Amino acid sequence: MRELVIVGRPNSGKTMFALNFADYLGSRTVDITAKSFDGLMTCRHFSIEEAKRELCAMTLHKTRLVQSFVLKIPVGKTTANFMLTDTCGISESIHPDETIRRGMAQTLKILRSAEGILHIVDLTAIREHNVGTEIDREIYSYGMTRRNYVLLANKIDLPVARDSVKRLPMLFPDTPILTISALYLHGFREVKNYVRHTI
Ligand SMILES: Nc1nc2c(ncn2[C@@H]2O[C@H](COP(=O)(O)OP(=O)(O)O)[C@@H](O)[C@H]2O)c(=O)[nH]1
Ligand SMILES: [Mg+2]
Repeated sequence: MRELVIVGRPNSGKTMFALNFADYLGSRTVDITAKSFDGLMTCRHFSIEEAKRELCAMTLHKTRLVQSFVLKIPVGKTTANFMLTDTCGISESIHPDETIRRGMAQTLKILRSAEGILHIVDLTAIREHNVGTEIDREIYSYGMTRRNYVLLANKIDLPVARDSVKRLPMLFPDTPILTISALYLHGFREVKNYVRHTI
């Protein structure tokens, strides 16, 4: 089964996107398998709403482990299964908390092995003179070396995002950019089309 990995800086909306995309594709529940850095696997069954309440947060680094679930997507007259993997956010600095450092290392490993990369950029984190985009530019550079890489520009529902979105083609010139709101499921049709062609 093909695996698509969601990466981005902490708080960019990776977990919100993963769960609302599952909802958009018609899943009412998800079986989330979490894998710790030492290989321990745990599985939990959630309704989408429960998972959002428990796993999405304003606090940074709510997701410390790699968490995957299987989704179905219509392809022609049949459906295809794929695995969507949500990861621990990665940032420029070396984090003081060891669990988070290990989570980031785990993210980098999965980035290499997954068939497709969905890179979520938080439009509200891009500041004047493109400050706040360093780690995103690193992820982008890596993504450019890979076949299936797309940038999802998130939080377009917020007014401050409008300016940042105009600057994206200059910052990330060689990738397809899909503008989304993970919270309100905007732009999900385009993401679905992209995923369908990738898996
Ligand atoms: N306004 C707005 N908020 C969002 C959006 N996506 C995520 N958020 C919020 O951003 C915060 C971080 O989201 P989360 O999915 O936990 O980020 P993660 O660390 O990348 O997994 C939460 O408070 C979400 O409600 C969006 O599209 N619009
Ligand atoms: Mg998360």
